Amino acid sequence: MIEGKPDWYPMWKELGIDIEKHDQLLAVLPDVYKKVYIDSQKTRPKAMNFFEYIVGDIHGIRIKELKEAKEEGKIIVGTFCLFVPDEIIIALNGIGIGLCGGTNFSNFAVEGLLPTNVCPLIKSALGFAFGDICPYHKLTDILIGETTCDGKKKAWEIMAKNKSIYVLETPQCKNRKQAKEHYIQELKGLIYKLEDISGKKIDLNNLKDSMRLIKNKRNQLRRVYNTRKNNPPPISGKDTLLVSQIAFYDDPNRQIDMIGKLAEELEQRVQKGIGVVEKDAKRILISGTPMAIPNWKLHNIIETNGAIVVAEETCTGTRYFESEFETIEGDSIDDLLEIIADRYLGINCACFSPNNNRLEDIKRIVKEYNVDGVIFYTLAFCQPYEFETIMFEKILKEEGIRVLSITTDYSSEDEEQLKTRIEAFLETL
Ligand code: BJ8
Repeated sequence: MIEGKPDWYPMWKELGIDIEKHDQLLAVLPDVYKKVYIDSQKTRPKAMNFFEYIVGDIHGIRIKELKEAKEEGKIIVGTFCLFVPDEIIIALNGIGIGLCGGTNFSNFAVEGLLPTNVCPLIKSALGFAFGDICPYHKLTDILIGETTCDGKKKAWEIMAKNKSIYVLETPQCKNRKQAKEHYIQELKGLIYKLEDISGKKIDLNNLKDSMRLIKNKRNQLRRVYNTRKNNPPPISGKDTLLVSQIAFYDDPNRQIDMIGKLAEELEQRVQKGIGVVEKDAKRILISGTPMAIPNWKLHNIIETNGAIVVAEETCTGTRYFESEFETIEGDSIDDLLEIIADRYLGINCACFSPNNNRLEDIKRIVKEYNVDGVIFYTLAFCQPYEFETIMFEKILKEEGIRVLSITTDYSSEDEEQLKTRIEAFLETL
């Protein structure tokens, strides 16, 4: 964590942050970060310094940048899902910020607003909004929700009491022709809404530019992931997770630069045989629900028990970058929206039925990354992923792939129990 940060209090006060609660929130982060990232890692890539700096000032420098961008006329758009394309937001002079919450600290603010049995990610995201503890949320001009899972769909109705929210209706059965047509219509609705707010018009040039930009960002993440296929991997799972989490809210141009620098260092490490663990350490794939900052619990348990996470089949992992535009050529906005729809509907989220391609993705990743064991990670009360875990676990086991299924939340109460289960699982590999 960084020392000598500027005094951000005037900025936070101006944004309407509850300073007392916010102080409590930020007071927890350095200790957790130190325990997870500093104390237990020795040979971290040097390029991680930048990501450490960014997370160390999580509500500071980036907030200042966003505030300035807003004053210059940009719109800030809060999102909660990969199915809301950054390309469209950026083409319309906007900045997209992923607002999913990864801590139960904010739960105090949603007591009585949400059912008890709601997934921690939804609870956390709403808690940050209603608790006045998230400067990113405060800066948004609009939020974009989606109808992926039941919890989110209903949560947006509650969120609407806090902030203007536009809901993108995402299809549920994506392998039908109508699904793509429907998604494209919904993207047009989103464009219309954002044009109205930003006062800008989408055109071929600005959309192609933003498609190139975001594709480039995904390319850099892909390069980092590719290096993890080596034995030993040149970067830990938790460092990669941090990079991916930051990619949801940092400036895309800077991310291209900094993730690119990290990828370069990792590629050199691979050539020199430098790894973060001993050769032949047990290699784990985590598959399941996304992990928002500061949800580092599972990675930390695995990696402090001698194993290494080599890939995440999650939205803060491979689902973020694997599906890609086949081309960025087109003579009309309709042509480009077709390409965008194909790319986004290539993301295999459990909210779709059926979702067999996710199983194929998992099997492929197991081979590509030379995985010894798969850990299914499901946030409590997330029905789509709970269902798929049960279905996929059986099939993978029949194919001889070692699997452990974990359902958890953001609390640390089950850490000891998880540790015991994971240790026992690692011994079987
Ligand atoms: S594309 S995974 S980001 S929907 S964990 S809120 S599904 S109950 S986050 Fe997701 Fe988009 Fe899919 Fe990715 Fe609901 Fe489950 Fe909670 Fe979830």
